Order: sequence, then C-alpha cells, then structure tokens
Amino acid sequence: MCGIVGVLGTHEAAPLLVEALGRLEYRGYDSAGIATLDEGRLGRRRAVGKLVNLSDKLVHEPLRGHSGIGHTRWATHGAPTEANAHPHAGARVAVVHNGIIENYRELREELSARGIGTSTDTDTETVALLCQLYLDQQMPPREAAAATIAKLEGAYALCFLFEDEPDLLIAARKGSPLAIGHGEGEMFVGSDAIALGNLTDRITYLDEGDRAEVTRAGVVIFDAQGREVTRPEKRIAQAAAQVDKAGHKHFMAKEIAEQPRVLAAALGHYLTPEGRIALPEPCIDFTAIDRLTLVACGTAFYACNVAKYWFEQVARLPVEIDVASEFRYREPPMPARSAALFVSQSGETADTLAALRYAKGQGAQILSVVNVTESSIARDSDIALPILAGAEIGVASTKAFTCQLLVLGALALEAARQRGTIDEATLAAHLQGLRALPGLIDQGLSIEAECQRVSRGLAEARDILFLGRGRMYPLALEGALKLKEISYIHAEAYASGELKHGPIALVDEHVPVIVMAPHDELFDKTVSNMQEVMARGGKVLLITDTKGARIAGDGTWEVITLPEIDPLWAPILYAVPAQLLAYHTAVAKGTDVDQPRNLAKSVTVE
Ligand code: HGA
Repeated sequence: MCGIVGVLGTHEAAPLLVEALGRLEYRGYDSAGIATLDEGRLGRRRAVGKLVNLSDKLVHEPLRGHSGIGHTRWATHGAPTEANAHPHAGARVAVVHNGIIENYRELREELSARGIGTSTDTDTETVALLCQLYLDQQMPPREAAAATIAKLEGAYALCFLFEDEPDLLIAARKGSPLAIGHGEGEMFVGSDAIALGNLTDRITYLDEGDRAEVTRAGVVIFDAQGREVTRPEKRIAQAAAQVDKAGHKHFMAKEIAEQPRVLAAALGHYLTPEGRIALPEPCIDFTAIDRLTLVACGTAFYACNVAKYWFEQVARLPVEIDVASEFRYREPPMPARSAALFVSQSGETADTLAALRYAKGQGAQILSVVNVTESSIARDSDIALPILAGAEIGVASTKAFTCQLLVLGALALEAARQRGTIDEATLAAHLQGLRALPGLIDQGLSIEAECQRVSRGLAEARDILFLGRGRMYPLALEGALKLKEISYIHAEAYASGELKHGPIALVDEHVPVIVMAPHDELFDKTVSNMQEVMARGGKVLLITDTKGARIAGDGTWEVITLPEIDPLWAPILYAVPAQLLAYHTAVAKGTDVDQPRNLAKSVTVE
C-alpha cells in the first residue's frame, strides 16, 4: 500500500526521498510525489505511474532543500491522477498519508462552510486544508498538527512538513504503521524499516495513537492521551539488507528459489537438532482449548485452510476459519476454551489486525504467525510465531506462504502431541517428513523448465480451473489466486468433488483444468473427477508424483511430476508448481510480475 518517507537531512533531500520511495515500490502504488523546503518555501512534484516518471520530472524541474516528505500512493479515494497524488498541501503545510480518513466528508463540509474549497477527490486533502486553517488561526505548526490529528477518524499514518520550518516533521499513526529513523544529525520517517534501509538501521516504531515531533536533534513522542512517552530504539538488521534480485529477473523468481534455504532456517528454529518440536515458551496449552479459530486474508487465508486439515485430522482439534474482513464484523461468539490464531506476512494487514482485536476483546488467547516480528499483529498477540522468511518483496506471496505452512504444520503436530492424538512413531515420521522438506522443495524446483513450457499454453487461455481434494483443495485455491494476481487470467478453484455440481458446465477444450493430486488416500477420487473432465473434452494438466503419473497420466494434456512426499506435507511442496506456473504464465504474457496492477503488498486499509 502507500509508502511514506520523511527526511530531515544534511544533504539534498529529493534524491534520498526518491531512493527511499524506490525501496517501497514493492508495496504497490499508482502515483508518487515529494515535497521539500527550498530556503523555507514549499515545493511539490508529483507524477502518475511508476517512480521513474517522478524522477524524470525532477530532472526538468528539480526540488532543492534538505528537508522533505515523499509518498507512493495506492489510491483508495479518487483516481490515480497527478492532482490526487500526495503530498497534499495548503499554503504553508504539506502532508503525506497512508490509510483512509473516514470522516472526510464532514471535514469537507466544515471547510466549505468557512469558504475553503477542495481541489482533489481524496480524503487526504482535507487533512492538509484543516491544518492550514489552524495555521491561519495563528496556531504554531506543532499545535496545528495536533489539533488536526485530533479531528481525524479512520486509519492513518501521516507526515507533515511546514513552510519556514526546515527542522520539523510531525508524524502520527493510528491503524497504519510508521517508524522513525535515527541518523547522525539527521532524522527520518518511514512507513516501514525497509524504506529507511539506506539511511539508517536505528528505528523507533510508533505505537497506536502516537504523535511524534521530529527534529534533527531527535524525536519527542506523545501517546494517544497526549502524554510524553519513550518508545524503544532498535537496530533492525533486515532494514540494512540489500533489496536486490540477486541475479533473478524478478523478486518473485528470487523468492521462489529461496524457499529451500528459508524453510531450512525456519526448521532450525522450530525443531531441535534431535528433531523434536521447539516452540517458544510459554507456549499454548492445546489441552485447555476445545476450538481454534484461524483468521487471515488472501494467501495467508489459504495457509489457514491447509492448517485446518492438519489441526482437525492430526490433533483432533475443531477449527473454525474465516477471512478477516468477514470475521471482524460477524460478531462470532468465542467460547471460553478457545484460542484464535491470525496469519499475516506483514503483520499489518488492517482487517486481520481488527479481527485480532475483536477476538482479544472476547477474551480469547491470541496467537499469530507473522513474517515481520515488529509488526502490530505480533505486538498485539500473546504468542507471536515468526516464519523467518526474510523480506518478501514480490507482491504475490511465495516463500512467506510455504514458511507459514511450515510453522502451522509444526504447531499442529505440537497440538497433536499435547492432546495425545498421535503415537510416538507417527509423530517421529511426520517430523522426519518436515525435515525432508527443504531437500524435496529443492528437487521440486527442477520442474521449472517444464512449468515454463506448459505456461506458454496457459498464457493463451481466458479461463483456467484448478481442482484439488482434501488438503490439496486450499492449494488449488492458492494456485488460482496466484495466477489471477500476476497474469490477469481468470482462474477459479474448486474442490474436485464439487465440479459436477455446477462448474463442469465451463469445461471445454479452451479451458485448461489444473489438477493437483499427489498419490494420497484421496487420489482415486480426484482421478475420477479428472476423468469426468476429460470425458467432456477438457484439457487436463495433472500435477502429481511418480506413482500418480504412472497410474493416471494417460489422456491428460500435460503431467508435471514432483518427488514423493509424506502426504501430510504435500501442500507445502505443491505450492512450488502453483508458483512457477503463475510466474511463467505472467512472464509469457509480459505483465508486471512484481508489481501487478491494482495490487498492494501490505494491505493496511480495510
Ligand atoms: N486514502 C488515501 C491514501 C490511500 C492509502 O493509504 N493507500 O494505501 C488516498 O486515496 O490518497
């Protein structure tokens, strides 16, 4: 989603702002802009589309000055035009904003009653105009910003820059993350630590409701009640990490290839060298709960769908599951003996965070599975389990998905152990299966050339169906989502058994049907459904293992063969062809793989 950056530097700010915005490109955006103070005067440059358009503009119309703010916008209110791009400004203040100001209509009316008109379609402009109104009423900048923030409803991360105030930025957060960066005689603001990676690794995260007055001498923070507070300064290793593609054409390709390594790192964290499960202490007591609620959005939701099978089949623990945007408003009762688990790569997903807060309000024990351990979701949880995937830059999640599955799998085994629903030998075998995963995924990656070849055919299709049964049904859902996200081909997933209840009407020779079926206990059932497709002229791509290929390969359009694996963990391995097919289809179609249209990486608005 939107990226925010602020600089109080000792050199020209514009190049630093543009570079930092470049580090935020991965979040997805449709326009960009910066404002600086040149000898105390506010100047703004904004451009629609990629950051390069803004850079080009700056070549012809440079902005000078050592203080500035910048923004990459993912439009929520108003089309992605130059007028709607941030920073928004009044005569003496400029503002960048991430989030949604929900009472912007009322604010507009208030401004209009005073003869102040708006000139954009955004909610954000009202923030700049309101602050300007307070400045016009002779409030000093710090007070004008505080008074403005007090009037806002909704979610925001904000950064204000004032004319004639080259040593001041005001930053505030409610519902959207914001970080302060500490330099040597310089200070920074960023919507995440990655934005500031080239500027500093010393970061202070603002808490919910905080307002920060930033000067080159440091930062003074006030909490939601206006009390001065101290927030810890941390060294963030990840921020310094080079955000580069390591020789790959796209971040997505790099992140797919990284999976054996990051899964091995996660295994090292969650299993002892002797192969026992090692969860952080104190861990959840699975014998004290009768139900587990799993909540997430998008790909993380499909990881939860897989985990439901694991918790129910292996640990005999009833699981309720929902997408966060529905869960948060559904007012579900949460029985006393229950826990709720939230999965989010960024740990900032707005709907998931709101769902977590609802469950917490109901008294449930809160667990989370996140990649960013400093995130709001991690901090609001009783137990936060890191997936240790490293920075994921591609908008389409890949390594975070498989790492989420690995952590959820280890947790399900732990639940089974505690609840006595698994015997020693079976537990040891499944643990062995988990340990084998990095090697198997490494082998699995060798199907890339085949996936690339098959994808040339898929790229011609207008619609594609994915089928899976049991634990593979969520993988079919994930495969369809991945393909839609980056290739823009319409794809749907169905539980194989559901096909004949409607969607089979779609099947003809133009609709490829991708069947995900390892040779497991449900293989024969899935193969029957596959035969039903082929009997109607359907063109089947079967993804299976050697045994499955031998039995059911005849008559299919294509077969992709993966190594054999403990069927329990097959969803983790079968994520690889789902990712590779989506990736190569998108490449064949020439779409923007890492920053697909309309999508954002960390969805911080609801
Ligand atoms: N509502 C603002 C900012 C949008 C946003 O935060 N996206 O992530 C706008 O539409 O400009």
